[in-house]
Amino acid sequence: MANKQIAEKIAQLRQQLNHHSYQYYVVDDPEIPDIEYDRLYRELQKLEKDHPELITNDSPTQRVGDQPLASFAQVKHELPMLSLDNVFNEQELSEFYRRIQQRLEYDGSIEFAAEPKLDGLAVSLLYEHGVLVRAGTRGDGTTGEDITQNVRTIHSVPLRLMRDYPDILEVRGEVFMPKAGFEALNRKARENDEKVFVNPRNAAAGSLRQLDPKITASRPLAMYCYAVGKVEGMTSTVTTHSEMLNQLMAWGLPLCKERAVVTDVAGCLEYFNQLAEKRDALPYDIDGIVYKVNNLRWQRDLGFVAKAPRWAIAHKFPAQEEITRVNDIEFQVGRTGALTPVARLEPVFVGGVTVSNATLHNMDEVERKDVRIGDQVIVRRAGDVIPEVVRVVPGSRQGSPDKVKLPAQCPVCGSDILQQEGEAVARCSGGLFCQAQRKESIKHFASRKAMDIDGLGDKLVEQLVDAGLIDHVDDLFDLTVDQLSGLERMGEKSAQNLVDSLKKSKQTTLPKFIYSLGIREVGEATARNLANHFGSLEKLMTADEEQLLSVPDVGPIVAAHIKSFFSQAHNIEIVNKLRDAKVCWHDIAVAEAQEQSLAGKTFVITGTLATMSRDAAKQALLAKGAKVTGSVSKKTSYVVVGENPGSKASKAEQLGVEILDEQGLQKLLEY
Ligand code: I6G
Repeated sequence: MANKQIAEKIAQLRQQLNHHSYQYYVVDDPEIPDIEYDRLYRELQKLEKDHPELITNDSPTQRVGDQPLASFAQVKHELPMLSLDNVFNEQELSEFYRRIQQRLEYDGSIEFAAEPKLDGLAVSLLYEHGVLVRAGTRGDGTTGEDITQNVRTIHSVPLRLMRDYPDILEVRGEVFMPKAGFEALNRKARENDEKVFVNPRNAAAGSLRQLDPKITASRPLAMYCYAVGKVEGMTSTVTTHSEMLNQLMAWGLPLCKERAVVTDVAGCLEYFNQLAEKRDALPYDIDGIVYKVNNLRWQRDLGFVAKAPRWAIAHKFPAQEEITRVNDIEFQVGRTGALTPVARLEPVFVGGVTVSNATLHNMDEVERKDVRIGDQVIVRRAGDVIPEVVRVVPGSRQGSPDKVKLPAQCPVCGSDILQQEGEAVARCSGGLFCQAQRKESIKHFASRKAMDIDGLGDKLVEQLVDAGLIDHVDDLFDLTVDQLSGLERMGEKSAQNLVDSLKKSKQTTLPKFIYSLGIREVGEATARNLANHFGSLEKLMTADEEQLLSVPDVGPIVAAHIKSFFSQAHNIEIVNKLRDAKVCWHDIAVAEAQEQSLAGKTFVITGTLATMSRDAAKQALLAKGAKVTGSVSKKTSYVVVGENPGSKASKAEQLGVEILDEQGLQKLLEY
């Protein structure tokens, strides 16, 4: 190729790669598979290697610099980086609203641009003529640290803007570590006996403050932009904050997909409550909602107070971490006999509820955190997640309390405690002799995703076992209204309701029944795969290891647990008794051809599904021979749309691809 042609080819490849990065990271709608992206990337790398004189700083291959820094230089922000005032409840939010109305001398409705407040680090990016030239931390608001080398490694941050950008653009946002990346990073650290990060925010901060950009590049960071600083060389026509955000996205910058425009205090609260509910399912940590007056002229009129804008406020969720004292440490026995050390705490209000118990997970964690009775600890409660002890408050220990020891015998049934070589979890060896394991297995059996026995909650199971009315799951179906109405706080009507719902629960499905047996490592998705593969309980019960291993998602450990479960006489007896009690389901027809009933069909799943995780849905589709991909094209057979779908749903509509809701998916999976 002549030099001119090579330069053109390089420019074309860069343009293609930038476009596909944008589709992947910003629009969340990839157009090509990763493997094709990698091919284009390698092609560019090769051309640049052969023609180093053509390498430019904004090339997609130039994200990671070679040289570690000796220290961070300082950067002066073009305009100060402000902070936000906070409100913590409806009353304070209403006061903020009233203050704005008074200043504007306006008593009508006010629109706000609302978005989640990510728990990360504020960063400022400077683009000159569309090229990223500098990135800085907030610092004291006027001067921060130059972290350009590190921010360049974040793939969602474009090194070059797209079309019609201003000469100078300073843009602000939050760098954060998605939850999944954080978990993976800590898992690896634990495997290598390295220090783990306390939370995603600390992990993001630690990763950004690396002098060696190669380390930052190995960390799963992301960024969302939320505001502009200095802009030069363009007369803007946008009149609202939300339009300005859309403009940033059109220039190629990543923005939070949850953003919305809301009106009045009521609209703000509705959005706040929606996000609070969704919070645990979001792929990143958030600690509140930010509302900004949407009208940019009003923003200018309102101006600033001290270091915060008058036109914006952060509405914080209740604190998720608090300090309290450990009064005792006990061991709880779970369904599979696993012993969990639990800290009994001085009650503390955290994450919106009073917490008096927090998990310490396992003995490795107790030792790593070195928690002892009497210590002051930080307790974290995130949404519905079980509260956990995060760490001991340094210097808080009084005297020298003993280290916590694993008991040699089960605190419930006295059987030996066994811990397998290399396993963090210790277990009671009592099996169904252990009352704690029996109680937990009954709770599991009754739970919504298993037999879904309405009205049979955890407390009632405890009561029934303690009263000697049931020992095993099959005993549930012999319960009478007379027996039940004799229990404390149980009237005749509630007793009758429970007997009715027990009767109703007998009509179940094969996947739910398999899941309800509580076989170790057999979660909902695996139960569904097993049901789809074998079609009947009898076939599953008699399957050999090789047959089990041919089920998607089943490896040697899961196969061994299944085999072991069905080789124990008491388990077979319970299954038989359940069938005698008329627990029933439709077997699934799995003639060889039907088993692959979705062979040749390609699915895309978008949004949150109510009854299963996206991965479980994917596994179930794979089990039926379907292909599941990440991007919608004309070749896609179905797009499965859950709640809050991404742009894939609209793309499917545009292309005329059939859209399935969750019920539609379930139907397909049944056949
Ligand atoms: O710290 C912040 C987090 C999120 C912000 C912010 C934000 O908007 C979503 N917006 C502004 C204007 C400031 N800090 C100063």
